[in-house]
Amino acid sequence: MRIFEIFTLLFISCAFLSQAQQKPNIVLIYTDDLGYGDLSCYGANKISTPNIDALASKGLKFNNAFATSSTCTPSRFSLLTGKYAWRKSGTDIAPGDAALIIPTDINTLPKMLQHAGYKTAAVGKWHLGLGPKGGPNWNGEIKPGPLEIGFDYCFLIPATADRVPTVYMENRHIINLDPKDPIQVNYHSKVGNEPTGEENPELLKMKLSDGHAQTIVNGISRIGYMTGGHSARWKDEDLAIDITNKSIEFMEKNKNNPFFLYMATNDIHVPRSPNEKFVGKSGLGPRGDVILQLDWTVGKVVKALDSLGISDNTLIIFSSDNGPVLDDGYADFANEMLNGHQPAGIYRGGKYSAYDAGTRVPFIAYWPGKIKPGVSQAMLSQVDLYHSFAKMNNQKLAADDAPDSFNMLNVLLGKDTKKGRPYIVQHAMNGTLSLIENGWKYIEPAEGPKILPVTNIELGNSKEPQLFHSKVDPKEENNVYQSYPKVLSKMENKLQAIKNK
Ligand code: NG6
Ligand code: CA
Repeated sequence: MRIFEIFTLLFISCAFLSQAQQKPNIVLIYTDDLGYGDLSCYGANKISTPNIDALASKGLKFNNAFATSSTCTPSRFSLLTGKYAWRKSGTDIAPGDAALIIPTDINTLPKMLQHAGYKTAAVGKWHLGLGPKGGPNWNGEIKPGPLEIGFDYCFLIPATADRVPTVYMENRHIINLDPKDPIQVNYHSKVGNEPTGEENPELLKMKLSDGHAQTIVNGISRIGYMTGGHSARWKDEDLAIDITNKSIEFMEKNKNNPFFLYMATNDIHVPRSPNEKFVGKSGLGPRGDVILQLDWTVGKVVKALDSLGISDNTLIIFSSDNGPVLDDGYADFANEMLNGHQPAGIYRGGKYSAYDAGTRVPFIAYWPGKIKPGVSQAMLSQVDLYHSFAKMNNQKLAADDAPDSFNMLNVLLGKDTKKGRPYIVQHAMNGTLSLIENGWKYIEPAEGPKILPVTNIELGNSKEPQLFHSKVDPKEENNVYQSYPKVLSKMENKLQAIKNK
C-alpha cells in the first residue's frame, strides 16, 4: 500500500470514528398549553399542522405520555430536576418577579448534559424565577438564573408573555436596555404612570376576561405593573420569530459539538398574538393561528438541522407543559371560534385539572435512522427525560439526583412501545395528586372548586375519592370507587408510598 493510500484510509476511519462517537444533539421543543387534540397528527381535523405531523409520521408518536403537572412552573421544574415539583414548596405558577426556584446546589438535567460534554441552551419561556431571594435586579446582573443551573446560554422571556417585565433576557442581562430608562417592576402596587387595563380599557387591543388588568404594553394589559425599559420591550407579534431565530443561531454555533437546546415556545400561551403571517389563517381565531405559528416554528427548526447536515445525529423531542385552555383571561374568541375543534381530544378537563387532559399531552420523538417510525402506547412521563438522557450518555446519577426519574431510554427509542413506566403521577393546580396504574386512574379526595371560573375547566376536585376504570372509561365519566374497594385501597396506598418516598 502506498503512503498516500494509508493516509486516506486513516483519514476515513478517523472521520468515521469521530462521527460514531459524537453524542447525539438533543432539541427539546417544549410548547405551552398545547392540548392532546390540538394537532392533526393527534386527530384534529379543524386545523392542520403539517410540520409537526411530519415529525410524528417519521418519528415515534406517543399516545400515553404525560407532563408531571397541569400548569407550567411545576412541569418545568420536574422536567429539569427529575423530581416531582409537589415535593418542594414554592413551585406553583410563579409570579413574574419570583426568585430562582431551582436550587443551584442540586444536579439538573442540563448540568448532567454539560458534564457529558454538551453545550446547553434555554431559549424561550422560562417561568422558573430569577435572581436571589427578593427577586431579580432587572437593571443589573440577573443571577442566579439558567446559567447557574446548567445552561451555557439563555435567551428568555423571564416569566410568561402575560407577566411583566415584557423584555428579553440574554444570559444575565436584559437586552436593549437604556440605562437612562431603567425598568421597575412591582406585583403589588402601581409603579410609574403608564396606563393599566383596569383604568384604561379603551386602550386595549385585546379585551380582558379575567385578571391581566395591570400595565398595558403593546396594547395588551398584563399581570403585574412595570414602567421604564421602553427600548427593551418585545413585540408580542414577533415572539415566535425571535425565539426561533435565537434557537437556530445556537444550533449553528454548536453544529460541530454535541448540544442540548431546551426550546420553550411561548406558543400557544396567552396573550395569543400571532404574527401577521398567521393572523386569520386557521379560521379558529388567535388560538388556532398560534397553533399554525407553532407548526411554522417546528418546520424552521427541522429545516435548520437539515441544512446544517446534523439531522441524523439529533434527537428532537416535541411536547407540551400542560393541557389546553380556551379562555385563559383574555377575550380572544377561543371559545366562540372553536368550530368543533377538540383541544383535549376525547379527554376530560384541561389545563389546571386533575382529569387526564391536564397532563396528557402530545409527545413525539424524532431521530432519523435511529427511531423507527410508529406509534407508542407505552406510558412515559416528562420527568423521565433526565434519567433517560443520562443513560443515553453513560452518565451515572448520584443517589440524590433525579429521584423521580426513570430510565425510559428504550421507550424513547421505540424499543418498548407497549409498557413503559409502571405508573404515572399527575399533579393538578391546587395540589391534588392522581395515580394511573394497571388500567385504572385514582384521584385523591380534595377540597376546592369543581370548576375554575372563566376557563370553565373541571378541576377534578371532589371530597370523595375518584376511581375510573381507564381501560373502558378513558373519558373518566363513571366514578366506580364504591364498586372496587380493593383497587381503591391499593391505589391509595401506592400513592401514599410514592408521596413518602
Ligand atoms: C393564571 C393566569 C393565566 C396564566 C396562568 C399560568 C389569570 C386570570 N390567569 O393565573 O392567564 O398566565 O396563570 O399559565 O391571571 S402557565 O401555563 O404559565 O402555568
Ligand atoms: Ca403552560
